[in-house]
Amino acid sequence: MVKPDAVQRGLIGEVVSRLESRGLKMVGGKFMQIDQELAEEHYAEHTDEPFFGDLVEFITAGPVFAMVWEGADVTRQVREMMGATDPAEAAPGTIRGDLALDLGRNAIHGSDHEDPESNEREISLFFDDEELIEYERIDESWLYE
Ligand code: DAT
Ligand code: MG
Repeated sequence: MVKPDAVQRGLIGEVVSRLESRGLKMVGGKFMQIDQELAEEHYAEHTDEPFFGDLVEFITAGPVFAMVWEGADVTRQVREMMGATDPAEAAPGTIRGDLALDLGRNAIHGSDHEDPESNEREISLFFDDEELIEYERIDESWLYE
C-alpha cells in the first residue's frame, strides 16, 4: 500500500514502477480513503503499542493506493524491496531507503512474510474477490525460466 505521505508526495507511480519493473504483476489496485474502523482492523496487531493512535491517525490522514501483487515469493520480495520499517535504517536502493526519512512517514505498507496469514487477511480487508483480476503478462516466459 502506498501510504498517505507518499500519495501526497506524488510517489504512487514511483512505487508501482519499481514493483512492475521487477516483474511482479499487479492483480488489484484501489485508490481509497481508509476510515478509522478499517485502520484499526488493519493494524489490529499493534493495538497495544504506544504508537497505535498515531499510526491510525497517519493511515487515515489522506488517500492511499492499496494494491495486490503476484509473483515468485512475492510477499518476501516486496518486503525486501520496501526496506527496514524505519527509513533511517533502510538500505539505499530500497523504497523506504530512497523515498522516506522518518519512521512515522515511511511511505509504504506491505504484508509480513513472517506471518503467512497477514497476506490473505489484508487482501480481504481491502478487496472483494471480483476486484482481483487474473491475467497473463506478455513477458512471463522472459521473467521465469
Ligand atoms: P512494517 O510497516 O515494516 O510492517 P510494523 O508492522 O512493525 O512495520 O509496524 C507498522 C507501522 O507502525 C510501521 O510502518 C511504522 C509504525 N511503527 C512501527 N514501530 C514503531 C515504533 N517503535 N514507533 C513508532 N511507530 C512505529
Ligand atoms: Mg507490518
